[in-house]
Formats: sequence, structure tokens, C-alpha cells
Amino acid sequence: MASNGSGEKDTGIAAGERVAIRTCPLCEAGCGLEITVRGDTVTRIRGDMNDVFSKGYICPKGSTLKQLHEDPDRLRQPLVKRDGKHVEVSWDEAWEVVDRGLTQVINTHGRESIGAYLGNPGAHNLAAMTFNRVLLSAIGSRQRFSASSVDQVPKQVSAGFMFGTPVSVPVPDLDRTDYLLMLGANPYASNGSLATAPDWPGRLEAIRARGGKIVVVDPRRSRTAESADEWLAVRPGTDALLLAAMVTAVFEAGRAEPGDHLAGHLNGVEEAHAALAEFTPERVERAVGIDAATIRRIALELCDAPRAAVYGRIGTCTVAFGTTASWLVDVLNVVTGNLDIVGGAMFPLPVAASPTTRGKKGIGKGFKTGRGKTRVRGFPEALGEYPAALMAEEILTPGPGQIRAMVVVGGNPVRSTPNTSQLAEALDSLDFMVSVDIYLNETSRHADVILPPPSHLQRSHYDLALLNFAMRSVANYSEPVFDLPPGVPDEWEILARLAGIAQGLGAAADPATVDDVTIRSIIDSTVRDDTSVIAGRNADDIYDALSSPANGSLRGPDRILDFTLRIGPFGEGFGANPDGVSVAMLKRNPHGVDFGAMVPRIPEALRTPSGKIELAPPELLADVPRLRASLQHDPDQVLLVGRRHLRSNNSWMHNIRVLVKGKPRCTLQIHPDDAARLGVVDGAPVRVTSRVGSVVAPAEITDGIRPRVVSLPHGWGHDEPGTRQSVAREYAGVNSNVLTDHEAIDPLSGNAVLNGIPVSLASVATA
Ligand SMILES: Nc1nc2c(c(=O)[nH]1)N[C@H]1C(S)=C(S)[C@@H](COP(=O)(O)OP(=O)(O)OC[C@H]3O[C@@H](n4cnc5c(=O)[nH]c(N)nc54)[C@H](O)[C@@H]3O)O[C@H]1N2
Ligand SMILES: Nc1nc2c(c(=O)[nH]1)N[C@H]1C(S)=C(S)[C@@H](COP(=O)(O)OP(=O)(O)OC[C@H]3O[C@@H](n4cnc5c(=O)[nH]c(N)nc54)[C@H](O)[C@@H]3O)O[C@H]1N2
Ligand code: SF4
Ligand SMILES: [Mo]
Repeated sequence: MASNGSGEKDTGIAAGERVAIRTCPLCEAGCGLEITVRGDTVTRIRGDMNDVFSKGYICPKGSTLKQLHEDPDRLRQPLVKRDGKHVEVSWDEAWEVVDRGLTQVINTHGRESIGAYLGNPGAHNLAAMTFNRVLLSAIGSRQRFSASSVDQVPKQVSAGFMFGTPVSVPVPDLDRTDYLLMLGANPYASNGSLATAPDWPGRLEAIRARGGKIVVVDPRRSRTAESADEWLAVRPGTDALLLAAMVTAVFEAGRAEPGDHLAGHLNGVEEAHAALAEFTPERVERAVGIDAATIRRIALELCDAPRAAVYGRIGTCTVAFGTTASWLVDVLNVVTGNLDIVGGAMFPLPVAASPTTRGKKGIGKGFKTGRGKTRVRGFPEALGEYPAALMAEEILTPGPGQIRAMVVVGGNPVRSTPNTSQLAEALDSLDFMVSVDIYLNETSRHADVILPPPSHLQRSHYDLALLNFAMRSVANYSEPVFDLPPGVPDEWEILARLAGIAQGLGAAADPATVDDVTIRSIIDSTVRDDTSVIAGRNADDIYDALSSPANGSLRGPDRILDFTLRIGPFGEGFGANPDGVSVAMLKRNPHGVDFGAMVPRIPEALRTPSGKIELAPPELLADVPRLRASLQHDPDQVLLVGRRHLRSNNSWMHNIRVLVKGKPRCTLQIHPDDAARLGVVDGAPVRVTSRVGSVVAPAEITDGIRPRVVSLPHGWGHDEPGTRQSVAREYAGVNSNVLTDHEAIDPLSGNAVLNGIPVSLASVATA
């Protein structure tokens, strides 16, 4: 039985009940949950008051892990498609079908004909964080795609160029800042992203309560904009121009002062200034839709505030200038003197070993893109992946290397990537497809086999990815709340067995063997790394220390995690620091361990070849002409943007009734002037048409949006035939990614353009 976790004396726990402490895996906030259990039933979920980071905070999604666990539509058994219908089969049968399907495609068309798409829940999932890469290397194809290229790749590319690694992302030090300029983020709905902290709303309110200021740049008056001091209704897709003008305004005012702490650690200040000088506030104001005086004022407020931070997210990433905007966020942080200061934009120090703590301090190999090119149009790779937007053409275009089989792990690209009609057609044309997913949904319905991992409450948890971006150096390990029933594989075992099959080990491939080979190779490379705490140690000794009964006989993700924690900056170091962090130590501290707020990390955190911050990476300077061209625009063009709601989680929590009931949320937000011109009233159906598709959604007339901008949330459209999400079907909504265009891609990162889509509108009544 999984341990009871809490050592606390608890009120309200009845006889026969136990309490389990667990981190919520649903979003990046990583809140601690206190889960009360009777037998095999969850009786209550509330915030863990003793969690070192979240201190009891929880949003409405957190407690629905109970409903998710109990959802009768959640798959418990593998499904195989027979005569066009998915039927339940035994695990052995499913593995036979997978082995036949994958092996045949590999034998006939080669490994490059296997594509893989990894979805967002993998970033919140220890099994996926440790075994997806094992699976990818076992497949051995470069046709790799993920939700990253409909999300944060631009920020990772700009961070890579500037600071040396794709996780060297500065995050706003919310708890100590006096001024926050926030672009394209709505943490009141999202709970924050690439800047991990529970209770963003509370942290934002605290900034204002201590006399600080918050400015929000968003075409919509989001809940976050509403609670801010100032809302700047930017024209979609123009944040890069806005930021360039702010940087220029700082230089023109003679206020560019990166600070003594960065002296000697900066390259390219003058080059950046020169390249951006043409983008004066006056030159950009019409395109951006914010007047020049305001642009100058905000830029100087950033200089004047004792401690300020600039932060950009989805609305700055999923646009045509995603990488440029992400770069300029940090250029602005630097020139206003706010990078790497307490209360500014700082580099987290994650507890588990990470690219910013491994290797030689202060210098590194740096970061490159374009180490491969897509087969069809020669689009460059970024972060070892190709753009998800180009997945369909790689499947549909004949020729050597054409994708003939897909492996999808925890992703719903038929709802989350651009031009989903094209992608659905592409998936239907495959020779074979396997989905590792908990639901039969819009994507997995195309799969020949669906392999369901167990419930989130049946696995261990550590936020290996998202704690790289955390505002405090915290570590929480969660044991499974419920044990797995006999014969049911854990998610890592599914991934490891898939890897074994892809390697040719057959349907009976043993996950334990794959696991052993994996941990041994990680240990081997680390003992050979002379910067590591276990440099020169005997690899077998390290292996034994991890795997022994005295260490809990760890296997799978837990063993890899233990290793990663022990060699990290706060780690136990395999004896070097006996009080340091390990899985065992975290098990003794179920509410987490807190090593404190962020600390200045320049130059130690840098991994650029120069050992300096590169403020003017050549790749970004080369893109300035395209930025200049974007000053030309049609002011009458209607542009579509997205939005999130606190009770949604991308496409996949819509089967939980408590989260979807109430007023329909999949509405088209439209300004009263635009509604009047169209002649539509609130609630009336509006046809939205883009270059690639068309949908009809009900109008929600609101002055909380810029004129000529409309907004539709993504992740809806749950009325496809052959899916098994009965609640979601009742609240189907429409799929906004029918409208987004697979041709619209940020050239520097390959990220899809999901905001600022040119559309036309028509009243359905008059059409
Ligand atoms: N409740 C909930 N929480 C979530 C998620 C969810 O689906 N639901 N998803 C999670 C995931 S995967 C992520 S990546 C994060 C994302 O977290 P956030 O980045 O905070 O995402 P959003 O809430 O979509 O906020 C993006 C904002 O950008 C605005 N916007 C659109 N276009 C532009 C533009 O061109 N410029 C500017 N400046 N703004 C623009 C939109 O109006 C919107 O208000 O949220 C995570 N948390
Ligand atoms: N227009 C528009 N499109 C967007 C966005 C936008 O703002 N606007 N946002 C983008 C962003 S930021 C993101 S991250 C992507 C998300 O893109 P995806 O990751 O492709 O989509 P999700 O909706 O998160 O679907 C996750 C899938 O994983 C399954 N799942 C849930 N938990 C688990 C698990 O533990 N294991 C496994 N194996 N499967 C699981 C769910 O059933 C679902 O099928 O969407 C992107 N798409
Ligand atoms: S904010 Fe995110 S992590 Fe916290 S309870 Fe809600 S969904 Fe879970
Ligand atoms: Mo995301």
C-alpha cells in the first residue's frame, strides 16, 4: 500500500481514512494536494496547507483529480481498432498488434518513416520525462514533433542563443518585484507558465498591495488585465515591435544601464541598440496600436522602478515573431537594469540536476538550431524537433522518408496544432498509429492501438521539467496514492516496452531491461564527466547505491529521479553531502523541501561559448528586416486570438462535469462595434473563416477586446464520431485550430502561429 504521506495530526480525518500528500500534475503551478482516502475511494481533495510552496492554494481543477480518477470514460484497458471500431483487448494482445504494426513499417520503409508526437501532459509526468527520450532514441527517427512547437519553443530558442541552454529562461521574481510588465499571459486563468509558482493571483495582488505596479499587454482585457494597474490593448502579433520600441526608447533617453553586476558579462549591447534603433515608438505606434507616449512612459517606468521584471508568454510566443519577442523581453530586462537582480528577471536554481547546473560553470557549447531539416520543405530543426505544424505534410507527401506510422504519447494534436482538418486526413492515411493516452478522443480515435497509462493517482510524481522555471528552489516528491492493480503496467513500463519493441525486441520486450540499460548509460556518462560530483567513481557502486533494498529498491523513473536529485546542486552527492536531497529524503518530507528564493546566477549559470550573455545573437539580427516589413499592415483586417479559462486544461479536462457545466465557454468574443457592423446580437452564431477553414461559434459581445480582434479558446470540438468522452460531447464547442494555418510558422523556432490569424466574419443568419 502506498504510504500515508502525511506525518501531521489531522483534523477531520475519520477512522478508516488516510491522508496522502501529492503534487497536482495538471498545470505548471504544481500545488500540493491533501487527498483523503477511504479504501480505494478518494473522499476529499483540498490544498495542502503545509506544502512549502503552495501553502494550501488550489484552483478548481486540483480537486477534480478525484473525478478524473473515477471517470468511467477514462480507459482502463487497451483498445485495438477492428473494422473501424475500437474494442477492448488484453495487454498481451495489444502488444502483439503494436509489434506487428511497428515492425512491418520499419522493415518496409525504414526507421525514418516512424514519426512521434509528444504532448503537453508529458511535461508534468515523471514517467514521460524520463522514458519519452528512451522511446525516441529507440525509434531512431528524426521525425520528432511535440506540443513545444505550439507553445514555448521560441522562448527556449532565444534563451539558448542568449544564455547558452534552452532552459536558461529568466523568470520574474514576483515575490520581490515592484513593477511587472506582462505580455500575452493570463495567469488568473493559466496559473502561470515558464515561471513556476503556485497562486500567481495572490502573488500579483501582493505586488500591488506593497505599492508596486502591474501593466498587462493583451488584445483582450483578460482577468489579469482587469486586476492590473494598466491594460495596453496591443494589436495581435506585434509585441516584438512594441518591445523593440521600448528598448529604443530606453537608449534614446540615455537610460540603458544594465548594471554593475553585468559588467564584463555582456556581449552585443551596441549591436542590439543599432539594430533596433529604427523601431522608435513613433514608427511602431500604428502597427502596435499603442501610442508612442505610452510606449516611452512604460519603458522609462521600467528603468525608474527599483526592481522591475518583464515577462512574456503564450501571446508573445505563438505568433509570427515569437523568437524575436522572446529575445526582446530579455533585452529589455537587461537594458533597464533588471536582469539577474533580486526582484527582477532571474535564473532559477532547480534542485534536480539540469543543463544550467551541469558541466563547467559559466561557459559551454552554446545552442544551435538547424542540425537537420524537414524532408518536405527543408525547415530547420529546433530542440531536436520539427514543427508540429509540418507533421501533416510529412505524412501526406510521398517520397523516401515519408512518415508511414505515428507514435503519439499524451497528446491531442488534432485539437492542439494548426489546420487540424489536414492533420486528421493525414493520420487516416497512415499504415499504423499507436497512442499512449487515457482517453479515446479526437486524436487517439485515429490510432490502431491505444495504450492507456494508469490514473494520475496511481503513479509517483516529481516536476522534473517545470521546477527548472520555479521562483524558489523547491522539491516535492509524491508517492502513488493508490497501488497499481496486478497486471496493469505503469506509464513508464508502457513507454519502455514500446522502446523495446521499436528496437526489435518483440512484443514481449521487457521494460526492466530497457530501464537497466537506461540508468547504466546515464551513470556511465556522469562518472566520466569530470565536472560532476561523482566524477571518477565506480559506476557499479553508484548503480547499487540507487537500486539496493536499503534505498527502497528504486526502479524506473524513481531511480532516474533519485540519481538526478543526488547529483544536483542540493544533492546528497552519493555521500558527498549526507544531508542533501534524494528520493529517500523527499519521502521523509512529503510537503516538500524549500531551499529558498532565487539568487543571482550571472555568470555561473551561463553556458555560451563566449561565457557572456549574447544580447545580439546573429540569428535574431538577421530577422530584423522581416520585423521591419511587419510595420506594413491592413488596419481593417480582423485577427483571431485564443484564450484560456481557469476550468479548462487545453483539450483534455472537458470530460469532467464540474469543470464544464454552466455557461458555455467556447464563445467568440467580439467587440460591440464589430458585432454591430455584422449585425449580430449576443449569442448569435457567427461564421469565422480563415485561409484554411471555417467554424461557427456563438458571439459573446464584450468591450473587453480590441476592435477588429476576435477570440476563441482552443481545445474544443468534442463531437467527432468514434470518441468516448460522453460529458465532453454534451459540451462540444468548436475547434479553433480548424482556423489556424499550418503555413504560418515563426521561422526561427518553427513554432506555430496560433494568435493573430487573419479571418473574415459573417453573421450566419445573413449568410
Ligand atoms: N486553466 C488552464 N490553465 C492552463 C492551461 C489551460 O488550458 N487552462 N494551459 C497550460 C499551458 S499548456 C500553458 S502553455 C499555459 C499558458 O499560460 P498563459 O501564457 O498565461 O496563456 P493564456 O491564459 O492563454 O494567456 C495568453 C494571453 O495572451 C493574449 N494574447 C493573444 N494574442 C496576443 C498577442 O499577440 N499579444 C499579446 N500581448 N497577447 C496576446 C490572450 O488574449 C491571452 O489573454 O497555461 C497553462 N495553464
Ligand atoms: N489555437 C491554440 N492552440 C493551442 C494553444 C493555444 O493557445 N491556442 N496552446 C498550445 C499549447 S500551449 C499546448 S501545451 C498544446 C497542448 O497540446 P497537446 O499536448 O497535444 O494537447 P492536450 O490537449 O494537452 O492533450 C493531452 C492529451 O494527453 C492525454 N493525457 C492526459 N494525461 C495523460 C497522461 O498522464 N499520460 C498520457 N499518456 N496521456 C495523458 C489527454 O487525454 C490528451 O489526449 O496546445 C496548443 N494549442
Ligand atoms: S493551479 Fe494548477 S497545479 Fe494548482 S490545483 Fe490548479 S491545476 Fe492543479
Ligand atoms: Mo502549453
